[in-house]
Amino acid sequence: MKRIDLNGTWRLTGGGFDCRGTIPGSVYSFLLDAGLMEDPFYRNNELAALKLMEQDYTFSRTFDFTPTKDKVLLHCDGLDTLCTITLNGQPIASTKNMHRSYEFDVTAVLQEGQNELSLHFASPTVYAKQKDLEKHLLGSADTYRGYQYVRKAHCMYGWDWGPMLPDAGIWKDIYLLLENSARITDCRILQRHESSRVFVTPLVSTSRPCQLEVQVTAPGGERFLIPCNEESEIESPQLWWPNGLGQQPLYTITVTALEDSDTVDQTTKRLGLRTLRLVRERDRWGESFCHEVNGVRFFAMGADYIPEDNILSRITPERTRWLLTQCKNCNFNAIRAWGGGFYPHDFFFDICDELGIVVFLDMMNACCFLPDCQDMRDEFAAEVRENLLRIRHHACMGLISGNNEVEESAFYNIQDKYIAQDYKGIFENYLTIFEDILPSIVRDVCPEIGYVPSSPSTCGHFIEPQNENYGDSHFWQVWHGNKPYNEYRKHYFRYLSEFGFQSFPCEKTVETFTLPEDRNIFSRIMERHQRNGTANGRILSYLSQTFLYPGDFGTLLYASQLLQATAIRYGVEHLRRSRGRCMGALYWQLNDIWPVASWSSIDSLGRYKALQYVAKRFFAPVMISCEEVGETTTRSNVNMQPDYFLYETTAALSVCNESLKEVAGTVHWSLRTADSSMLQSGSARITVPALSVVTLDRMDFEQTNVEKNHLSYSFEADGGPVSWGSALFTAPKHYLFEDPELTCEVNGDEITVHAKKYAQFVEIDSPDSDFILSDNYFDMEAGSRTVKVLEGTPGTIRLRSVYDIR
Ligand code: BMA
Repeated sequence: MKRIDLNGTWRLTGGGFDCRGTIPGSVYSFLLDAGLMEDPFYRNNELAALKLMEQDYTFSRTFDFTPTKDKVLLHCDGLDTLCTITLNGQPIASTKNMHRSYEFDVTAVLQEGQNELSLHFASPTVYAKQKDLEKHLLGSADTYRGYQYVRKAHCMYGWDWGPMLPDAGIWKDIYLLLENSARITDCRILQRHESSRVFVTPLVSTSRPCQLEVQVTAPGGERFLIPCNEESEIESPQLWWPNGLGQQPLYTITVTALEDSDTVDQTTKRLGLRTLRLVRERDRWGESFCHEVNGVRFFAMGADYIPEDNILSRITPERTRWLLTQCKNCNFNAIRAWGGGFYPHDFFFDICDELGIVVFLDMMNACCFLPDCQDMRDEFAAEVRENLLRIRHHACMGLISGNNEVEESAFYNIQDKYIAQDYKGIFENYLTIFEDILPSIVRDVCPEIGYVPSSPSTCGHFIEPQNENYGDSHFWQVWHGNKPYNEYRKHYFRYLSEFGFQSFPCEKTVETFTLPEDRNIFSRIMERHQRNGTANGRILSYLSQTFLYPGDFGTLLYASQLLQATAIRYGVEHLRRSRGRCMGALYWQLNDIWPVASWSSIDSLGRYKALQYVAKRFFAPVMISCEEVGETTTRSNVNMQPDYFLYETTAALSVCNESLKEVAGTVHWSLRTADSSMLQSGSARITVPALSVVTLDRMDFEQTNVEKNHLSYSFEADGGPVSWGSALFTAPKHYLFEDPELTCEVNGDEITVHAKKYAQFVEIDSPDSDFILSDNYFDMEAGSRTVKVLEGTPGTIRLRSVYDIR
């Protein structure tokens, strides 16, 4: 097989433009690079960018070719989306699915010398609008209507965190393949684990009979050959583990097709030796839902991932590696790739293999019903099959879900008689696709990977998809349902794959898309960068329950991030304490597609919000947490009749151990005043077995003064603190913080913060530099704390804490 690359410089025409740019690329990437459009992320520019997509565009290029006797295939890895291909003026094909790759025989159309290839993309908005007028289908209200009809990443049409920027273009490689020899058409590598022995079988198919050679390169570099289509034992196998449970050794399998001793085709797959399955077993609460790796059931810790940019060519391996490395550094062992984007690139899975991040992968359909027609079923089935074939060998592949929240949506909509009638065919179509076609593809392509029809789902068939005792759950009563944080504690999900809380990005990020006059959260520009209805008001509502009213815009943004971090921490700590019954906590959402107020913990410019640092602590394998009961958990406002609404001030400390080793250490606690003076203290020696939780007896602080006293706690092992925190018995707004007079000094790659009094959520930030620290947004008693600079160089340092929210 000879490959002739057709990436590189192409011409774009359409919408009155005529410019050159680079493929893989798109209308927006070409126009931006040529300086012909404004940055669509800045202020209101999205509107003009959206308008551009009402036009059709053509990408074209010429290339020289010398015909041979070979068959020539035009191979397109990704065309986004409504595309008509012409070669030398002759129509080759029309495509309509960005999630598939295509190959066309162009032998007869190629000519000697110069050839002209042109790809015409029809407007994605005109098409969607027209289909929507024919029949409007239920779907997300935050998107461009009719998006269900186009097999294009749903979120390109807008989402409740994303702009409407339905770009078009050649988003993956394009090339010619000269087929003059045998070709590897399929390569599947089976693993069989038998006590500590591992056997692999490479199953290879080729386009015509040829000689095949399979070479294994072990993680240490040793190479050996194994036979094809036969089982071989791997000597001294090194097992692959998720982050936090062990190493990620990878074996490289290279399959070479030979004809007359010449290499004619080759494919390489990296393999992690492990078993990884989804365990669903009846138990006293309902049914378990948990990943099991090499026989070990582990608690999944991580977040939901969405596309990293609206301009797809800006999503590079380096950028994705950086993001996923933050996940690893913050103790994630799992990630869910959400179904409203695109099937992630190969490099995404490669990096997850290397970092030990288990992937829960949705197929690409979110919050909407697919039209009931054979053509759509065929497109969806074809893309699922192709993508599962592409990724099935990855060690990180933990679970496949048919879609995001479509079953749940059907469950609620079916209650409406009119909709139930009108959508009968659509609901049946849903069952055909997700409970018939997709399971049969999974059985055929990758039966070893767990499959659920939807996330969330109980057992399919629209039966209570939200039942928290079965399957995975999405819980939105905190945030969308306006319930207070402690609502999380009332639930014991089996695996919570979505729960979230919004915040604003930091001031530096807000400055990249606003003018000074926009910097008020209710300005038009800030509202255009807030896609979840009236959510800015919701942030204020939670703020009113938690902090004093912030005096300026920057402090409001900071306070919003603390609200978010507090909410998600409340949820995760509770779920980890419920280990065994609950076996997963993936919060919504890891990243952003553009600069916006959203549920993300890392903003679109790669800046950590408070939540990302707090996640590093609440996902730490060994983690202490406190279940406090106080004013905020037992009464809802300060004006309730005092003698009737007496509330307790108690606390129970737990240490969770998500590692494979038992930990022995000491829990220390102290009841302190705002100036850090100690009122009461105690300690307890404990041993926490591997993969378990130890909870100490609840302590009663006998109605301690909630405005003046707080609890500090830590878990120490091997001579040092492993995990620590503090808890209030009232809302921070009602705690009488004293000025901690924060100061700091920078010594090489260390920053030491000094506090004179107790401080909550100490933020180390800089208006003129970006950096990532080993810890940030932490609570501290009077004294000093040193953190390390992990990335970047600190410039001017600014410190603040909850005391400054006033
Ligand atoms: C979920 C997701 C997304 C959405 C998020 C926040 O349910 O699946 O579709 O962005 O909630 O509303």
